[in-house]
Amino acid sequence: MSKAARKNTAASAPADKMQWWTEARFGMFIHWGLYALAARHEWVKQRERIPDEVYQKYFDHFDPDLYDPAAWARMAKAAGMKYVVLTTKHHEGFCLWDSRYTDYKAPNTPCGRDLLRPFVDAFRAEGLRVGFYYSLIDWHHPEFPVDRVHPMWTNDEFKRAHAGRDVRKYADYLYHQVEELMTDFGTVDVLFLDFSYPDPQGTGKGHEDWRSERLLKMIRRRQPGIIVNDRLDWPGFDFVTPEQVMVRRWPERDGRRVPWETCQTFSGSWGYHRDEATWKDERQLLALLIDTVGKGGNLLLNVGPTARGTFDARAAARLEAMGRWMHVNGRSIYGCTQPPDWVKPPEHCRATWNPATGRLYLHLFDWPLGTLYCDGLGGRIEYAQILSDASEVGVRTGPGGHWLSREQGITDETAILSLPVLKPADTVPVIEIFLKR
Ligand code: FHN
Repeated sequence: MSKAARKNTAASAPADKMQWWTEARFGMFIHWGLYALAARHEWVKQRERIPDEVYQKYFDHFDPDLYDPAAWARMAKAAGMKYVVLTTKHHEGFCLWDSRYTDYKAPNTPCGRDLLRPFVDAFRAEGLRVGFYYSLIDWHHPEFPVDRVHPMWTNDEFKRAHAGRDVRKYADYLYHQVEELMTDFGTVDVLFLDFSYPDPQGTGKGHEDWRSERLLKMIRRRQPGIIVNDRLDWPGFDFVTPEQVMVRRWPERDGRRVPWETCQTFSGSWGYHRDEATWKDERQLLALLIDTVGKGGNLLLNVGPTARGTFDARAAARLEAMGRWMHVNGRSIYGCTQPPDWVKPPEHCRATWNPATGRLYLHLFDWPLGTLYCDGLGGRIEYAQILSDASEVGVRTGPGGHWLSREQGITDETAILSLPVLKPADTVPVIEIFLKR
């Protein structure tokens, strides 16, 4: 297919398929594998150039005896998350499920069992949608050609010894494993394939290596309602995936806004990292969520469970804090999106908007003294309240009073909200504005 013909069709994905995802806005990413034992990033094998025979110690000692996916599901639900995406296989090549195509899988470790099926059952039981992450990259498979992301890339002897690897055989393995995942676990709502890195020098891999067109056809045949990300180096994806960044505006493709989801970590590592200190605090995490929704996107926030199968205290505390906020302020997230262009949020405010209810939400990252000036909202507000306790916020429009004069820039387009002196207890207070319909 020519590049011109390979126009992105993300924007043409049936809107109904995306509806639950668009309304959900907030999901949990989970990175879990042998790297949890190393406890120093999921790329530890590549970063430390660990050969298979040394990395085997993590396989030999993988025994998550405290694994309780029902507890994970309860924590995700309590945090306000509506869907989950779990790494069924990350770059290390280790599979959480009982794959028919490899011995490098959880049932063959001291763990002794399939970890994926109880996971799927537990999260569905809590009413969350279930997605799978599957790594296109595989540092363990004997036919995955050694390239610049492979742990042995700088080992010339290893590269010579494995120069005959056949990527077509690997592509078949990849195809059959993904088909297992699309076939054996019921409805799969999201597929996060990860990642392509084509380059003309031939040190990368892209759609030709993965045989992406064949793979995507099978995926959609097996799971007609599935939502697929954009990392196959092939068109026909359903959403784009800006990662560990905050976009400046709603991403576009071919001049049209496309569905997007940013995936983010609590700290810098996706996999459990015992000694990492860069953990975002509650306010930062809420700002991430609010800013994402205010630009029309979803937030997939990651947890890296320990090798015992638990969410560590740092992750659990942040999930609980976000859950407390979401419990009373979730209306400003679920079903919300970027407000119309005529909405000009006051300084220190980020806005979201629910087009179905016609309600606007102002998230105040600084609590002003008594008055919030909302240019562009004059005459448009029917009622306003602090969302968390539904306490009324007074609203007036236009100039009036000595310091609310035209000299102060107050016009008939200005709505003036009267706020209590004391900031509400919420880490980020929200004002719910009922716009006149
Ligand atoms: O290399 C992976 C990384 O470990 C992690 O899984 C992220 C999550 O989106 N994806 C790749 C980096 O983009």
